[in-house]
Amino acid sequence: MQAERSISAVKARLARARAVTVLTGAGISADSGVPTFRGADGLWRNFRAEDLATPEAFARDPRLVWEWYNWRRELIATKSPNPAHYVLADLERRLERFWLITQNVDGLHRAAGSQQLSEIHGNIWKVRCTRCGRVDENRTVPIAILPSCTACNGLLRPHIVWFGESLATEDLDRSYEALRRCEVLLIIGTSGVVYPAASFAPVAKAAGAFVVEINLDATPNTEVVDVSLQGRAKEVVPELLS
Ligand code: BV8
Ligand code: ZN
Repeated sequence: MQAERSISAVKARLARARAVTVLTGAGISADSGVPTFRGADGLWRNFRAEDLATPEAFARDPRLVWEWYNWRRELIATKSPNPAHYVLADLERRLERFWLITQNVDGLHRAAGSQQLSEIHGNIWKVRCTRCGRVDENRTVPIAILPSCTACNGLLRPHIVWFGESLATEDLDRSYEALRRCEVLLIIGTSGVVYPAASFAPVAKAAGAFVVEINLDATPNTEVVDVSLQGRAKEVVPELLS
């Protein structure tokens, strides 16, 4: 009974909202078959993501880090967006003010048609030259394990934000603006432990937004939000927006 009441309360809020912001994490792509970070399927050769997704790891062993990204690219290349991705792309088209902030590098939101989005941790289908800084789209699977820049032959790295690296200023500015100006914030499929994304719920709440979490498990955000709906993103998100 409680869950139904919560879902109908959230549906009512969304139905009359003109400004909605959404924050997503690996959980929204889990229903597409993309391994999450902290789920049992998140490990590769027993390395934790935090061990490999760092500038130190790349400096130490760029071949190992590229082998990991190549494994993820090969995996993600076979995956498609799920209903949760698609209804968010549809919501964007229906609303005056909508912004999507994703921590995911899998590119599935773009593939579902989302355009008003900040990929704050980068995109696995983009590469950046470590010498001249040139950024290119590269969907080669498998990719050469130590790929080189077409402009200066420098070593390429994934165009992704690693632990210890700052996010792009324009992504941060756009995200904080969307958090401070929304009437409803939906937080979907994130464990809420990686910063600065883990600090976004209180920012929106302090600005007066109605904050909703959709997640399989409870998280540090659960204490902060107005409503926490526990369930699968591909089921709960379409139900909220239908
Ligand atoms: C930075 C790209 C300036 C890489 C990623 C303050 C306090 C403490 C530490 C810090 C702090 N400020 C900065 C830090 C350091 C660090 C940090 O936060 N560390 C953590 C681990 C404590 N942050 C940084 O380094 C950031 N940079 O702040 O720069 C600076 C630097 C140094 C010091 C100060 C300031 C950069 C962070 C970005 C790193 N890059 N990704 C790659 O992908 O290869 S982060 C990566 O991990 C993801 O992008 C994502 O952000 C995070 C994983 O989290 P989730 O997406 O939430 O996934 P997870 O598996 O954890 O959870 C999934 C959830 O879904 C679960 O709850 C599960 O229940 C749920 N779920 C599962 N299935 C479903 C589902 N829900 C619904 N439906 C389902 N079907
Ligand atoms: Zn270059």
